[in-house]
Amino acid sequence: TPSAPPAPTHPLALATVTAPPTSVDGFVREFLRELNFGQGVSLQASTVNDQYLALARTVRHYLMARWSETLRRQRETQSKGVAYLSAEYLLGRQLGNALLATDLTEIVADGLSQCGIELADLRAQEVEPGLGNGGLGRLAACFIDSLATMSVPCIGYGIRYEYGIFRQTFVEGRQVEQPDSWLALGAPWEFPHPENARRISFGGSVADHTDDDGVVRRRWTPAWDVNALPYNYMVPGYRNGRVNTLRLWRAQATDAFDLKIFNSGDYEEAVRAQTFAENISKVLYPEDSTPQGKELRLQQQYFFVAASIGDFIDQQLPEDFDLAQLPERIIFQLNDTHPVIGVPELMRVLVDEKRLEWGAAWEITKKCFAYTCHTLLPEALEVWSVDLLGRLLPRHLEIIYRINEEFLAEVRERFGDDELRIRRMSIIAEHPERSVRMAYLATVAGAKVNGVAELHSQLLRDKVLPDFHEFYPGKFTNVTNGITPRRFVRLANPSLSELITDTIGVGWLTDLERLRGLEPFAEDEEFRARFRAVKAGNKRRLDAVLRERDGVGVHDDHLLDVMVKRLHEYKRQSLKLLHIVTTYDKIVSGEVDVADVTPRTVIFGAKAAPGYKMAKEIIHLINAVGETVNNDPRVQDRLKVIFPPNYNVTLAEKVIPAADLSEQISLAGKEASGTGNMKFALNGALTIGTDDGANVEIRQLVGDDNFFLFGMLEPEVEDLQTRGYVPSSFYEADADLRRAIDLIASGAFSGGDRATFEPVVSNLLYEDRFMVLADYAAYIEAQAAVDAAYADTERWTRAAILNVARSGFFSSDRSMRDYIDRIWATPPSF
Ligand code: GPW
Repeated sequence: TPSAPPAPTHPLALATVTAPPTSVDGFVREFLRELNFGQGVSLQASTVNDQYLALARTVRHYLMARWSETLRRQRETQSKGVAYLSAEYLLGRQLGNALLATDLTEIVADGLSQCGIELADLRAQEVEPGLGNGGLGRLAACFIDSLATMSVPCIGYGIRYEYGIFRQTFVEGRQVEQPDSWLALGAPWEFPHPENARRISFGGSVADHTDDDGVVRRRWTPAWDVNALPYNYMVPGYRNGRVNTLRLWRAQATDAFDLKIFNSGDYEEAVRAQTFAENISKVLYPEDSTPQGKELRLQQQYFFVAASIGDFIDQQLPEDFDLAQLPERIIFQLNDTHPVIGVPELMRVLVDEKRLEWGAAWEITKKCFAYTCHTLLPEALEVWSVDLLGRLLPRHLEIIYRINEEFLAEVRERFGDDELRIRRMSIIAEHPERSVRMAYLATVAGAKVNGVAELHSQLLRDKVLPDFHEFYPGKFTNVTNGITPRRFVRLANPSLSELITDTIGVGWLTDLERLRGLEPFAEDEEFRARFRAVKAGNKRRLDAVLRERDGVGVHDDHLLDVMVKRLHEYKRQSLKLLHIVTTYDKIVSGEVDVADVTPRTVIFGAKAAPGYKMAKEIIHLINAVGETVNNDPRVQDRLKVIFPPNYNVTLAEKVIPAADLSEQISLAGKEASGTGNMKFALNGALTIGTDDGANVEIRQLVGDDNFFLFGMLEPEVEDLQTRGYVPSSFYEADADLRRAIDLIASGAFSGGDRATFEPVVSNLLYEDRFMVLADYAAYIEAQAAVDAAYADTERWTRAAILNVARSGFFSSDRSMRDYIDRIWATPPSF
């Protein structure tokens, strides 16, 4: 046995890390040291990227003391925490947030300027980690920010994709995807720990085996494995001395893997095997809400979940920990079904590795997971074919079968041999192919199941999982989504933040309901003028950003009308487009005098999944309409359509604070929550929206007078569906709608070619799954109400202020409080 290392005696060896600077000089010294010794360049010879990397490393040093203190306390107290399991984290840029959390922005800006450097230029150099598709991934990022800020112990677990969400470009108006090499210029925020790699196995077979204790157990003999390397990221709380951890896993070939082949002398094959293993964390699947059932995706899911659960049990718990106490120590929160394979994995670890009885293991497992559902669309509910799952994870399939058998036995006990019910509730679907319904598995195993907005949770209970609600009353709950005000108000909208602090004092950023204090100021003319000045300033800032980025600008005297979100038919970008085409048609036909048209700039931002044909056609059509409208002299610049490519968190932070009008126009009952809707309201945009997702709650809070509601309600949608929806009847009955669609069909936006947009036109006329035509008339009418309201500047400003004042509920801090109260029961640790 090796002798113990000598204990440190040098006084400096006992201190952990450097304290944050208290002076500009202190910062400059640290920054130059990083530049000189970290980057190996002099200030004079350094590039902007050198400077950015040096600054990022300097700032992260200042978080280090808090991080090790957080870890030390957690080890000491062993208080209950959250392990957030998510395949996506859409973090956005890190530098600004780290400076905000440490309150170093001013010192750093001063120090840099004394070095002849603008902080803004270095911030602009950062490439955002786009490790998510849209709302679901951004929600995870907001949640871990809030948990750190509220001092709740949390580890975020996920995948360190080498390529994040693709970079979108347009070629002749059509989307073209480019790989997102976000790591190419350096990754200053991550801490790799290859020494803590974990081995993750796949494939092979299962057989009975008599163990050394004489008990026969199932034994899995895998066919291949990979290493999971952890990369740690700091998650700083806002000025509270806490730094939580986000741990993302990277796949790497195991020695054993290539050695076997290497020994056989096939060097080429060995290298190929390496590549194969590393594919697992190579790229983020770019489908949002439409899983493709690809084997590599299941590999990714198991890879990160197995690594995370193993890491938690082996690395985060004391050695003598009694696993029966696991539910008192951790809750694994499942961000949609992507990590649900963690349920059989925990069972496998407890039963096969830790040798617990099945029943005891199941009692533990049932208390350790909770499941959040983020959709209602049937095509978004993940299923894995038994064939694929059994090939990749044979032991897990067995475990799932047993969980299902015991669950169905309970159902039978309660309801008798109601075979229809049994078939409906089985975790295993038989048609069209034998497969595992991951949402059902999560519901059976989860201590709680939640939807993400009131309406969504209600529909989830009553329409998607009614049998389960009947069987497990009390399991279902709601937690309405939220957004972090640190990033989406304070960082994105500094001038509004300053106005708020000037008016109601500090404290609102961590207690967002205090924004209520702004309500009386809606009646204050001087305050309204200042509020308008903030909006105008944000429009000018956006104008500058877009000019530099894409060479197009926004007029600051236009109503800025914004629809930014993933391109999906249910979100109905095509409805927004029909409004634009109708306005254009009325101008060019002379039906309205162009001088009477409210000047508007419409901004779209949207990525389409690369394989989603119709979504890509709609992108093409938006660009084509923009091209025509923007260049038609008859429009006299009173209607502009701009579509900056590659909408991401960085662009959101510029666009949202400038917006006047927020488009939230999904078909009622289809958008689980939406979170962009909350960001706009908190930045003083008014919403035009359907009664869907969290729009419902936004409208209830801000008031009907300050929200443009339109369209069918969810029960009306259901009704029309059952009666039989015939989109063409709406086309026939509405002259404006007919003209808009005919104009598109005529080739007016495609150089006279009628074929180009025929697929979009016939889809609307003959299919229209999301009832765009049925809501068209109501939408046009609501947009007319928008124009009228905007004409009354003081009234509009009043409404915008009330949107800010009454939206404090949508802080993700409140969402976290709700998770703690309704699901987690985790006490704040300090
Ligand atoms: F289909 N959401 C998303 F439910 O961004 F899994 N990606 C997804 O794959 C899914 C949902 C999934 C979104 C919802 O569409 C949106 O309404 C919600 O606000 C957001 O998740 C966060 O809950």
